[in-house]
Amino acid sequence: MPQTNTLLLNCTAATMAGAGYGLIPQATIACENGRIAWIGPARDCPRAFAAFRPHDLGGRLVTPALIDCHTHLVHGGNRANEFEMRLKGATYEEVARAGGGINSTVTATRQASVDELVASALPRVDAALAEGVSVLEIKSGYGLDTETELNMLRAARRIPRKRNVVVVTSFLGAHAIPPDYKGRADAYIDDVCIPALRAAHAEGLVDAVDGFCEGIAFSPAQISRVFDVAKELALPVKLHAEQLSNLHGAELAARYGAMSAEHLEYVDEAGVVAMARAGTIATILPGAFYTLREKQAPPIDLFRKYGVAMAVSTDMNPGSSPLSSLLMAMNMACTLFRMTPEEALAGVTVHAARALRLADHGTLATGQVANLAVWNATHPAELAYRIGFNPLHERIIGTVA
Ligand code: DI6
Ligand code: FE
Repeated sequence: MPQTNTLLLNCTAATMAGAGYGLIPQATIACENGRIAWIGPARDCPRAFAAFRPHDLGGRLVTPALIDCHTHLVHGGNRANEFEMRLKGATYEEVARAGGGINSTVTATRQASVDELVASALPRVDAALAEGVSVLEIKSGYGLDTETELNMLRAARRIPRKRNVVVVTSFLGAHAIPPDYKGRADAYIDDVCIPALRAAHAEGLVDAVDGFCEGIAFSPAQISRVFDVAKELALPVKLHAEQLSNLHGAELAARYGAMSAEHLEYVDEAGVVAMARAGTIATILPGAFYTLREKQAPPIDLFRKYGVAMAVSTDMNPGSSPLSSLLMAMNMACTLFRMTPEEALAGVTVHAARALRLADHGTLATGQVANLAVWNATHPAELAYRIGFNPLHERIIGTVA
């Protein structure tokens, strides 16, 4: 039996519970059977925990382990050539319409076996874990046929057998129109997307249903038909909305009680109000904005005004956001979008957990899962502040290894 009861001593805890960072200086944290049994100032620690194995954190900062709530990290191949094309003047949409973009990753992903998908994903998983990540959301969406959509999700489900990480899956069959359905998006939804969703769900591969609502992808009416099936299967929904234009995807997402709407550069006030009413989280993805050299930032002030909680994520994918660093995403959210370091940290902890409906993750409090990140830092603002520097000291997943 591994020792599961640990007493973490001598740290500053940013609990992310309650208002702001929820800082506890000189904190003690008791971890029992993978959960936090007690957290508070050292001087108040009940004697009952004195028998736990002590682990001195040397005065370091402790936060909830980080959560990357929007990734496409399982995929075949890469698109460095399109990076070059775009830098020579082509736009993301032009590359996509010329048969590149998402569809070029589809070709590479269809050629890969589940084992190959897992093997190529693991270095990206490891990069995330090295920055203190304990939960990864992973989408399908580069198969666009039933077999490959299922293979992507099977690969995602296998990752926790290889690494100590929680994986939450999203079915993203409505990601792009494959070449054989060009001009027949509705037929693709009926013939492929919905049957693939049903098959993936029957195999227990789907935790949520996602879509790409955009001029180069699917209309709100098409996404609605997929979401109706999600509803029938009692699966929660989320949506790539308003990334490149405003199709009112955020309102559509809110109508279905979506967990989150993502990107949102072009969302308007009515969309934000609808999200606020539905409790839909805004997932901010600065990596795609940066990579595509977009000009319009998401309306952070409107999210603040209407109390829409903001998650921050990498959107780790081979095209629009080849970003695996969640710390870098936090920095970009601050520098590009003027989020505060506190909002950025909430975005990768408490609000990312809410965006995945993982109520017992993302904060440090009694009863929560004892997944923590220990940093060579003294104040949590340091996490978003440095660029290309990884201050992680250790990841504690349930107990000290
Ligand atoms: N929006 C994105 O940012 C990714 N998918 C999506 O719907 C892009 C995926 C890619 O370019 O491969
Ligand atoms: Fe995405």
